[in-house]
Amino acid sequence: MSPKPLRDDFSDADIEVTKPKTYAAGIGGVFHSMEPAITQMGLARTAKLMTKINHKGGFDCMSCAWPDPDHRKIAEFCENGGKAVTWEATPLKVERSFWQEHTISSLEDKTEYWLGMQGRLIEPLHKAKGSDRYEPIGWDRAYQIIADHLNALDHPDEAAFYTSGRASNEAAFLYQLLARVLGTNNLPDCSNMCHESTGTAMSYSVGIGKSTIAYNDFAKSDLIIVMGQNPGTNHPRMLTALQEAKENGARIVAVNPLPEAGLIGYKDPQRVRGYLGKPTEIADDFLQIRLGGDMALLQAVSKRVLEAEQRAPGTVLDRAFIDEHCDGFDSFEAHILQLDEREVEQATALSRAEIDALADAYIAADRVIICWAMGITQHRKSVDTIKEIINLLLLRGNIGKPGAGASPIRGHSNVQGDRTMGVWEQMPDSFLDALGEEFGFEPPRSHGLDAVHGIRALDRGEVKVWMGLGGNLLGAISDTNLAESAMRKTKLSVQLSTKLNRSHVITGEEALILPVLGRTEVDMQAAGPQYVTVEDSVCAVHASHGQIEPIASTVRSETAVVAGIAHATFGDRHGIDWLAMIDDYDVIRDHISRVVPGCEDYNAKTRQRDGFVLPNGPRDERRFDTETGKARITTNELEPVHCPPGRLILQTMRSHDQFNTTIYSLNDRYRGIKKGRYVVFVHPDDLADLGLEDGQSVDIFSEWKDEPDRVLRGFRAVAYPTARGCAAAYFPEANVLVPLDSTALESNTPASKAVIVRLEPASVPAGVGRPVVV
Ligand SMILES: Nc1nc2c(c(=O)[nH]1)N[C@H]1C(S)=C(S)[C@@H](COP(=O)(O)OP(=O)(O)OC[C@H]3O[C@@H](n4cnc5c(=O)[nH]c(N)nc54)[C@H](O)[C@@H]3O)O[C@H]1N2
Ligand SMILES: Nc1nc2c(c(=O)[nH]1)N[C@H]1C(S)=C(S)[C@@H](COP(=O)(O)OP(=O)(O)OC[C@H]3O[C@@H](n4cnc5c(=O)[nH]c(N)nc54)[C@H](O)[C@@H]3O)O[C@H]1N2
Ligand SMILES: [Mo]
Repeated sequence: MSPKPLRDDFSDADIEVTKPKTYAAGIGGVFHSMEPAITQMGLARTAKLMTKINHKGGFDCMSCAWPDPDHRKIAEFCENGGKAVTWEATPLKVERSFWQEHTISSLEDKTEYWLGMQGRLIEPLHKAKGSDRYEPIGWDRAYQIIADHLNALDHPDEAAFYTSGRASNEAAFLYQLLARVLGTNNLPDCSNMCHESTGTAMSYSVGIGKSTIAYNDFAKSDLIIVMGQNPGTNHPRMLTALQEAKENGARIVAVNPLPEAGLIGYKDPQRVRGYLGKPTEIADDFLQIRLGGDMALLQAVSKRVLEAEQRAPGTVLDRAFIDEHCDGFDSFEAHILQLDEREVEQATALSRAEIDALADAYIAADRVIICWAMGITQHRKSVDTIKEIINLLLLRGNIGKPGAGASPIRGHSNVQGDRTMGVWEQMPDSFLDALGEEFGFEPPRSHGLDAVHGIRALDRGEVKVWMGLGGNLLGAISDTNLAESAMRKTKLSVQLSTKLNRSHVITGEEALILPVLGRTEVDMQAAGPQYVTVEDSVCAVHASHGQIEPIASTVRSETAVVAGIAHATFGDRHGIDWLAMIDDYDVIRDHISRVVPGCEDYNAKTRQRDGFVLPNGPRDERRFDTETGKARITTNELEPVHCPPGRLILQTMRSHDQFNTTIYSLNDRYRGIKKGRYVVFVHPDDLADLGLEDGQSVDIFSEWKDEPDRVLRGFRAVAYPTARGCAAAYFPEANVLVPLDSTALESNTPASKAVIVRLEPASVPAGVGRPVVV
């Protein structure tokens, strides 16, 4: 069968809703479960790749940032890695005929699914001011257009440089250099919408915004608490690590409003809440928490730990650790002992017995790991919640010893590396000093725009050039309608991309699409085939080598394109030889080795078979690089999510067949959804209370301060065993509902897991295709 693009968009009319699955498929499910649409994209080109994913000498899977074990299996990847690789390695191309057939505005009612299925972008494209078409353009001309715009700015802060977490360390390093040589720290990135809360909280509490464990710690742990994360879908290889930990005797506790397959097995939906009678697939205990209740839960567990110490002094807390390494214990203790248990019950919807049992398990364990992802980071009180995770760990010295630690599980495969390389709007002065010294210029010092502030600045007309190194900001950011109208106000928007998405359809007055190589492809430069480097969730850095022929000879590597833009813009200003960095990435890595802490001898270290692990103070030597030189036990005010009567708290999340804004298929196998995405999951008793029925078409109204309601119409209500008072819908569609100003305190991450909504019987039936967005 020759691969064919899907010619039509989908409607939800054929949606099938069945019972959710009770367990996740293992590696065996990899090929047969890959959806026909994705298989159609050309498994042939992909087959060779499957044996090279995450292998030494192979390439790093771009599906997530889960670390590689030391002993890699033949198939060191998962079903969703398979989908990501097939999606990228498709032989389908967006040919010139496509652009003759389609004006840009005619693509506006296409979904992300349809856009992605059109195939790979293969040549640079230009939309002139006033035109409704993309037309092919040469690379040099494209670079010159960007250079002219950048050089014409009144101030460098009128440019912003967005990054998505798939960019390699080499490309990311050059990209932040481009921004800073221009004179701006406007480096918003996907991390602003993702683990920013983690970075903010952990940097304050323990002096580093990264995981404090190594891969092997999972197997040494006694208790692993997985909070706000759906590994069965988003980090499937983590299930192997959890399984191994369990075989070594670890207890696993899942904290989640949804009984996610792979995390827990539940046979009897009546008994889904709370402790389950018999052992389950992965989790021994499942705490079905209310959305946003984690901070209260963590404080309640800490309170029980402190009370146990009071009953048996000297037996529960790790006093020696606290005295030697921590600040703030006394005020924390005084504060937590006052905790109001009724408030905890309200916030968590958990019983005291459930919380007691978690506290008992925590006290009984010598080595505890707490993992978390978006269910924790995308709330108003996320930063304080993560500080409470750290507090709980510190009480019993669970940081900086084998089998214990804090483990944020990252999203994009190199999102952590991009930050290490300087893609951040607030890099510390020490980094900027080193960068300036290496390249002979004075980097700007004032902080730049993050993603949310970037949209605000676009909306005010303050950003004249918006560039995206990968990603799909308009699909990913909150408040879609506002974000799209903001983007239209910029003068030039530029996307370095592999495939089409919403951010190519909604543009500035003038726009460029620059097609780039994916990680699967051979990157040939003057000095020969080049490798790039990436960093995983546990700070391990290694090389990734492209394997297959590039999709077209006209496509360039991200590194080459960024350096090409810089060369066109600056010439040899500051004496930086951008072209030499394209010819041989060793030149970039030499610069990295002199600028980025922990990356000394970067070329040599990344050529080692296993790469190397970046230094990590808390993990390696219980060193905490905070202002006080100690880990901070912090005191934080509880502020549960306020949900007025008759409203629900809605979370926006991923289906099993998507990668962020990339939709592989319309199915969400584990949750029992087929051929549709316009659904809202609600507890059956809540549906009944609201006078709604399972399967009914509803309008979803999002309420935010005194702003007019944001609305999605014609969604199908699905009765689902989520926590009471909570609802769930898929991102990116539901981004329309997330108010731009509804963000986490301190980190400014959109509160995508806490949207206050009202459901009403729909004015349009479900299944009319693209929902009406008001
Ligand atoms: N296949 C695939 N893999 C991916 C991605 C993908 O889209 N597809 N995305 C990548 C990226 S960038 C990221 S950041 C990660 C995301 O990985 P996840 O964080 O697992 O992604 P989400 O789908 O947002 O799921 C959030 C989970 O947290 C739960 N949750 C929501 N709110 C709360 C809460 O208040 N408390 C608790 N305890 N739980 C809550 C939800 O029920 C859900 O299980 O995955 C990465 N890997
Ligand atoms: N409501 C809601 N919103 C969310 C979230 C949520 O849970 N709920 N999650 C947030 C999170 S955690 C994240 S990380 C962001 C994601 O935000 P982004 O990282 O901006 O979005 P992606 O969907 O990962 O980007 C996909 C696009 O990247 C391009 N691409 C893919 N591979 C490559 C490559 O190798 N190189 C280049 N140059 N381009 C490539 C393709 O064109 C593809 O269309 O979304 C956030 N938005
Ligand atoms: Mo993410």
